Amino acid sequence: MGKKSSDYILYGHPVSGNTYKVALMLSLCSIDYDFEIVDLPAGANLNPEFLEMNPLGKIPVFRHGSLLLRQSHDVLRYLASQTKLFGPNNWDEEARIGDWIGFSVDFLSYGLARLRFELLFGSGKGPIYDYFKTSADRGLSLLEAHLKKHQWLACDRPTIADISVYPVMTYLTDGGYETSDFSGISLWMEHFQSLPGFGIQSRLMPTV
Ligand SMILES: N[C@@H](CCC(=O)N[C@@H](CS)C(=O)NCC(=O)O)C(=O)O
Repeated sequence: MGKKSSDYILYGHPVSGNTYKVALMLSLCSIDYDFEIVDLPAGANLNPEFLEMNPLGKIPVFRHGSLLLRQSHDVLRYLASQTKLFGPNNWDEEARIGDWIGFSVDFLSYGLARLRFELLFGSGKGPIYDYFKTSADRGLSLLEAHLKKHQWLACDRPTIADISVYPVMTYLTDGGYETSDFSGISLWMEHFQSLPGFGIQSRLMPTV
């Protein structure tokens, strides 16, 4: 692992949506970070050195000084609390943000993100794709209905709820959907992309 220049180190992989969530938050908060690639296709997430940081063998892992965080959503919450940006102002907001973070896991990690994985890196269309499509369809329809009525997910401003959901929405086409079928989601994505500090996945997590 190379020389570090920043207090913040993000260990992940350029094609990982969960890593992108953290990279986006850092960028939107104007925080410099070092990006260390964990070679997922080569199984580097299961090397002893990596397992010492995260026994679950999953990316991302985030280091700030002596603090290690092993869950993307913990990093979003941690940085929101450190910077006072994109976080909740009270418990009602906390709960609404939590609902969307739960949505992101329940309907996206086990929905659209799995469809994209099957089409790009897995077995293509087939029983696994069909299994996760039911959940993806349900999640997309919930999200589209919400965004037809609201500009942002949890509050009347962008929060870590939006930062958690946005990365997976960039996989709509790769997951087998047409963006034009989701006008609410598309408009919200445009608003999101105009936030200062926004960057696309390949810019925030370069391969070299
Ligand atoms: N709950 C974790 C999920 C992390 C996760 O699923 N990461 C994937 C890449 S996006 C991974 O490491 N997969 C490798 C494996 O399961 O072996 C988080 O949100 O950070």
